[in-house]
Amino acid sequence: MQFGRTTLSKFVIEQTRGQHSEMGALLIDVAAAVKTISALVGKGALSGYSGALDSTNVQGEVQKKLDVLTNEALLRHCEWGGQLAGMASEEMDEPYRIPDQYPRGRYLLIFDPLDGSSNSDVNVSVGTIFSILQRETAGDAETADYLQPGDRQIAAGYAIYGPSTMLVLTVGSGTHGFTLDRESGNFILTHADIRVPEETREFAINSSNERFWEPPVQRYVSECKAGKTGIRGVDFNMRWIASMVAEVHRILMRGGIFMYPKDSKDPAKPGRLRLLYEANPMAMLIEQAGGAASTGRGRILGVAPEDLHQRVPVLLGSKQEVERVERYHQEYDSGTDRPFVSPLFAERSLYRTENSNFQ
Ligand code: AFP
Repeated sequence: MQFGRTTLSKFVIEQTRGQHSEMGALLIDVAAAVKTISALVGKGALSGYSGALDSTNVQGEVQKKLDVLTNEALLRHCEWGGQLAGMASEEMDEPYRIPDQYPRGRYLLIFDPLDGSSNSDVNVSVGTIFSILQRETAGDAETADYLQPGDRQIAAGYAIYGPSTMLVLTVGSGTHGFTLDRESGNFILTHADIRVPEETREFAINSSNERFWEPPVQRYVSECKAGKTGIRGVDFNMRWIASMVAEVHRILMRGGIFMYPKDSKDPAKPGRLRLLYEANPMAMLIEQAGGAASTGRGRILGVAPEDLHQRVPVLLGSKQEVERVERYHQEYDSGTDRPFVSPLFAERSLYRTENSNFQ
């Protein structure tokens, strides 16, 4: 039994006592939704909810039945408590208005209810990502209330539905991990004050997009792949799970760098990941754990959102590697990396490819 161990409820009440005690109650409702989703996802094909719907979300992505069901779980668990001015989600074009029968608060809950959902049908870890902002007063939130830089987040977290279900969160005082004890139904504090190692030899990126990346990313990944034979002088390992929650969790546990950079695959989309409910919460968790989170040209948490579903390039993880990739972007933008991509060496360039659309 887990007698005496710190439960999520105890941790949250202690950490949010005073100014944000109402938010503590909201986090406990989010945890209840996570338990519901964990049970649903854990049934796999037995749930009867595998497969896709014939609907698409605002991203134009085909919605899975589980995308819609997990979205509903978060709405139902969190709408009634009186802490919220509204909710926004990857699965809803517009923000959700709290039903008239419930009181309103000043907090805004923004989430990706099932991140990595394309993995759910092949039994690979998926997750839920959430971010909490606040507005000046309690009441019905407008869309503009959600468009705050990530530095304004009051709390952020994710659930990972893997061999065990974990909830990893920050309320601005470090990043902490809780493991679901299915016997008691409690989340138990198992990873207090997680720290991301500053150095790493492991990178995560979808290499099938290599010809669409900007040269600084091509340069960095090429050096990692060259390993001992190249300027890095050491070999690197690569991972790609195609589930951001699983990648970020691995990085919090053992270090690494995760990259979903800007690419020319679809110029209308500067990267795949969404700012408000993927990049910002993960960036807060990583920075609170001593890591770095960048667009390649600046901190993710400093980006001023213009749209609810805005996308952003994401490079995050071990500080030394993120800073190196940022430096390569600076050298590229200032032209000081040109020996690597000058016309003189174009035919032998390590970084220019026949499909590269970047000058
Ligand atoms: P889905 O939620 O549509 O599966 O997308 C997951 C995700 O947003 C993120 O979790 C992954 O890191 C990334 O997309 C994977 O993208 P690729 O499929 O292009 O590798």
